[in-house]
Amino acid sequence: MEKTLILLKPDTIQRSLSGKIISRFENKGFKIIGMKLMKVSRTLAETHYSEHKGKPFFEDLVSFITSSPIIAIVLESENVISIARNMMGATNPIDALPGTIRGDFGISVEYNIIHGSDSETSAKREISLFFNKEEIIEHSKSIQKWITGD
Ligand code: DAT
Ligand code: MG
Repeated sequence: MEKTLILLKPDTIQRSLSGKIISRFENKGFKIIGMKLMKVSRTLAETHYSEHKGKPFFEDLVSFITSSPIIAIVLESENVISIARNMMGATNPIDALPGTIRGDFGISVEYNIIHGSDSETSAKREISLFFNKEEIIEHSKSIQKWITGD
C-alpha cells in the first residue's frame, strides 16, 4: 500500500495547529502508521532537502526546519501521495486555494505549515530518513471497508 511522509513544520507546532491538521488526514480516511515529535538535526535537514541545495532559500529552509520541534507522520492509503499533496495546497500560500491546509493556515512561502512527499521515490527515501523500521506500525482497521471497500 502507498505511503507518504508528512512533516508538520515548526510553525504548526508553535501555533498549536497540529491537531487540526492531523484531524483532516484522519477524517479523509488515511491510516497513520508512524508518528513522532522530534527535533530535526542539521544533517537530517540538509539530507531531506538536498534537492534544494544551492537555491537561494536553502539556508533559511534548513534553519527554519531545525528551529523548533516538528511532528513526523507516515500516512498509508491508496494514492495517498497525490491526495495528501492536493490537501496541502500549493507551495506558495498565494496560490494555495482556500480549503487546502496551506490555503487555510499559511501566509508565507517559508512558514508554510507542512511537508508531504512528492513521488513514490521521494516517499520511500524520506520515510527511511525519518523513521526506523520498528517505528512504522502496520495495522488493520475494521472501518477500512467503509472507506475504500477493502
Ligand atoms: P513543497 O514543500 O510544496 O514540496 P518544494 O519542494 O518546492 O515545495 O520546496 C520545499 C520547501 O522550500 C517549501 O515547502 C518552502 C521552501 N521554499 C520553496 N520555494 C521557496 C522560495 N521561493 N522561497 C522561500 N522558500 C521556498
Ligand atoms: Mg517538495
